[in-house]
Amino acid sequence: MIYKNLLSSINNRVNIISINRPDKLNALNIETFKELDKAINLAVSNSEIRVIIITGFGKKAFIAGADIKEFANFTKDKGHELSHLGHKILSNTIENCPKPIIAAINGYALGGGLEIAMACHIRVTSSKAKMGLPETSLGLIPGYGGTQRLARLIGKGRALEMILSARMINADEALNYGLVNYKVLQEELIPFSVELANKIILNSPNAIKNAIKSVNAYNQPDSEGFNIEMKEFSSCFETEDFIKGTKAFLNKEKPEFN
Ligand code: DAK
Repeated sequence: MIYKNLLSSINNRVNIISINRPDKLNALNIETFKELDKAINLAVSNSEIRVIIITGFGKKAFIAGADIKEFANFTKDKGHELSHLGHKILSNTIENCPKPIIAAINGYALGGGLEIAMACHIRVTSSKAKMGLPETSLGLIPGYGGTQRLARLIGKGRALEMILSARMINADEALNYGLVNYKVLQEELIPFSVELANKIILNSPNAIKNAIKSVNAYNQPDSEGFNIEMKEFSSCFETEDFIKGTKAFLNKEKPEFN
């Protein structure tokens, strides 16, 4: 399968999918997002594949967020519609994927990029990576489940601090917070992730599928949180702060919120 914005390779039962928009720091436009959805669904239906690794092409970015240029003009309705689509892809395709998905975080994992990494089953980071949910600096809040998944992974206090300050954390902090499972040198990121995949491959695919489903059942009481997030997220669009925040980024300026 040929993709416009992804690279996909299969080697010894491991499918490595790389987001490939390096000149935009692998920012996730809708086309790329839909391709990612398609690539993962294809991996699920391919019996040759047992584990999926998602990474970013190049050394600088995993995914530097959703494509700000694309979403800067969205209305509330469009924001709501796409938030639903995004939630569906992150929950159904990634988090509840019957095959394990490892995020190999090779650089910036910001906004929607970190949200994708958090929906994956396991996260390995390069020591050079930086992670954050900077949406509030754009007059927005995380819209792909980030408010719920971050709090679940690192606790409410740290999640609130990261989201409210829009601060990026480095790989050591991410490891210390429990946001990632492992931190390795950049050049070891893919070999280490493949080694981890190979350990998983030794185990029963059926048991793995059932284990993922069971561990994810722990999320169920929080589904109302996702609904609240979708509502609050879409209400940010068209606001003065959102227009100011996205415009400032696109003009390479710092926004001044009142
Ligand atoms: N979107 C679009 N372009 C981006 C981008 C992004 N998120 N991140 C980087 N780029 C582009 C830059 O504009 C620049 O393009 P050119 O000017 O060269 O054409 C190129 O990538 C290189 O970036 P920089 O020149 O800025 O590189 P630096 O090394 O100086 O800085 C940086 C790296 C990662 C600190 C910086 O690029 C940065 O702050 N990037 C933006 C990070 C960010 O705020 N990401 C968005 C978070 S908000 C939605 C659901 C979810 C979301 C939105 C909508 N719906 C359901 C509707 C999610 C929102 C987010 O993810």
